[in-house]
Amino acid sequence: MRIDIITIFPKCFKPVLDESIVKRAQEKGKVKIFVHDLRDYTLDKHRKVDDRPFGGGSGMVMNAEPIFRAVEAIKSRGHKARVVLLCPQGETLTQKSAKRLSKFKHLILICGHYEGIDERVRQKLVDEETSIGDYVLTGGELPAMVLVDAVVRLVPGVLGDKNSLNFESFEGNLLEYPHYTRPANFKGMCVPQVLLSGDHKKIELWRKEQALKRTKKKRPDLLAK
Ligand code: 9D3
Repeated sequence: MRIDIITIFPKCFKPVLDESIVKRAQEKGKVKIFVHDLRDYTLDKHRKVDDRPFGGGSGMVMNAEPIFRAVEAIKSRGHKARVVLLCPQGETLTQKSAKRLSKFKHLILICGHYEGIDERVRQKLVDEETSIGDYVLTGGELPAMVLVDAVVRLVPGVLGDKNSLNFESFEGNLLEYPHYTRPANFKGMCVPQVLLSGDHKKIELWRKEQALKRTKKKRPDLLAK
């Protein structure tokens, strides 16, 4: 998989992409991620990427031209990329949509900013719009990182098999059961006896019960689904 990210803050992606699973996925050659500075695709000497809105009003609007030039430059090297605009009015990212996105060979992510983006970008360039939830951020950069993290771990071969397939069917329906590690007694708080019993059937049953109980209490909406 290849992911191209178009942003006015290219530097802030480095520390995120160069850590942990996303880093390992790149080293293993499972995914290639390129970050593009939108200003590199401007034509004026001030490298302007936004302007005042037609019709008046406060705030600035991102120009169509640099974004078109960036997407066209990226597309010209390959073909059939899925173009995703990170913006508040998109559909909320879910495990299901992350899974769907992980099946594309090539994603181009555009990070929105300011009051908005020239509508002609949506009209002509964007295949889908994604938000990460109903709260106001200052731009699409953090959402793009969230999307990359959620999608990359689903690309085949990125996670160990143990971590992935068995548990994915679980994911999204039930919360996790309680976890414990050594010591068995920490400040007088003891690990449930069943986990020390060595009876794997009983342990599995206990974990399922606990997961169900927790989900009922904390996220009844998940059970309703
Ligand atoms: C103050 C401007 N707002 C008027 C209703 C609209 C607005 C535009 C741009 C609000 C936030 C932003 C910047 N946010 C994003 O680009 C963004 C975002 C978000 O804010 N929340 C959740 N997901 C996303 S994806 C992109």
